[in-house]
Amino acid sequence: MNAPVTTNNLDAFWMPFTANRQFKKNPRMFVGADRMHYTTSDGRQVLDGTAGLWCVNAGHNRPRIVEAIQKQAAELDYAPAFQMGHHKAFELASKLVQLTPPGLDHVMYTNSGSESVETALKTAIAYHRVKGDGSRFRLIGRERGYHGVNFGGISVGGIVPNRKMFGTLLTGVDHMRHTHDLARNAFTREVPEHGAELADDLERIVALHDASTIAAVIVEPVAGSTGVLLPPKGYLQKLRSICDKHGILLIFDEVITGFGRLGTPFAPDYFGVVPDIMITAKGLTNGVIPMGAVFVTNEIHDAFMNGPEHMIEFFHGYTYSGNPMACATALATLETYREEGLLTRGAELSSYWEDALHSLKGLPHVIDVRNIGLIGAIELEPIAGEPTKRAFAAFLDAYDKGLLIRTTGDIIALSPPLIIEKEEIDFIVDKLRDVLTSLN
Ligand code: PXG
Ligand code: PLP
Repeated sequence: MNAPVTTNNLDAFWMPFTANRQFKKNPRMFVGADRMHYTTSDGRQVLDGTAGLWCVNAGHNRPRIVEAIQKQAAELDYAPAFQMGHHKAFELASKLVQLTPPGLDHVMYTNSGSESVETALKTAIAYHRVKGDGSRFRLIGRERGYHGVNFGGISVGGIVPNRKMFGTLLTGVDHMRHTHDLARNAFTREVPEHGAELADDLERIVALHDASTIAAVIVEPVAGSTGVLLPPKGYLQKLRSICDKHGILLIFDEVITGFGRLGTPFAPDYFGVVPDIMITAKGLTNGVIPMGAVFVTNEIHDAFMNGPEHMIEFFHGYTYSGNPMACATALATLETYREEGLLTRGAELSSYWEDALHSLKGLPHVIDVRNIGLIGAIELEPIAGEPTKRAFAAFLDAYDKGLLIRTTGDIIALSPPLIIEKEEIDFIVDKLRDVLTSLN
């Protein structure tokens, strides 16, 4: 049956990762946004406790970004991505590789985190092949990992509802265990003490399949979407050294951790561990225009630069790879980050943030509080037999009280714009205290 087409008909849009029927009975609509706040369709201000979906790192309606988009649209709206170029794509790449750890000096553009993941996985497999090591095809992910929603990403990912509906997925994939261990690490501040030994799962997988079949390991340095799981002390170092020992590429999925979220530009700056491939999106353009970027080592890039010069070296790319509007947005975003010191601002605020969040310990149902940089999570005891219900009720109540949070399972995740001020941190925590105190 066709629904009538009217401007306020909510039926046609099948919303992503949304309880569609619940939403459409009582829609939550934004009509504007400025810096730390959204304006709702009923005229209320809602503080953005999640930077959109972990992406609006510089806050909303930033003048440089708005101007850059307006100017670019009138100057060069689109240029073909294949066999043609435009200046901003090269300018952006040069600026980006100055921000990334030394050695990660080449970048491919995409339009999202999910596409960045597919790009990284394909690059890893193809790299071994161009080096004459085509038997390395296996990809190793981790339980509870989130790597977007495309087939490669859900195959290496480890979030059950994101995988179970979709058949056989990619073959040749195996998973390490996740690192979440409340029994040993509850209420830890920043990196937890226990669990580095979980990296030895990679040795077991190598023993099972043989290293000669394994192309790459992909992990989020800090797992975000699954509910903020931090890497135990020494864990990432251990993964790095096992990868090195066996010639396996290490891929960091930094779609959330990239661009200042940890209080450093990227996760290697925080953890001192540098991957072979680094996946980004979200904060690259402040979430304003879709864009992702995948950084690879010189060694990986150079391995492809063989054969006749007129030949395409890598048969991969998107219609919108390096789209001029996206590049202009990213350049203006980087400029905003630089001017305001936002890529390291999280480090200045993180101890205030940490103390504020941990003051919620002891409230009803709170079984863990954890934090790193400007990320926070509050894990709630699920209602018996009704997982996710308690946290979702908190989400709805917080929204009514003027605060946008994210929930996943029974975990509340927080990731405010990096321009947040201390009073706004207080606002978040005060509202959460209200919400948690009155929660069933
Ligand atoms: N990798 C990681 C680590 C991510 O966090 C993706 C890949 C996919 O990016 P795209 O742009 O295709 O969505 C992500 C995205 C949440 C939430 O609330 C997290 C994401 C997306 C939407 C919501 O935790 N992460
Ligand atoms: N499907 C069809 C029929 C196409 O022609 C193309 C691109 O030309 C695609 C999918 C891929 O689109 P994109 O390059 O935007 O990812």
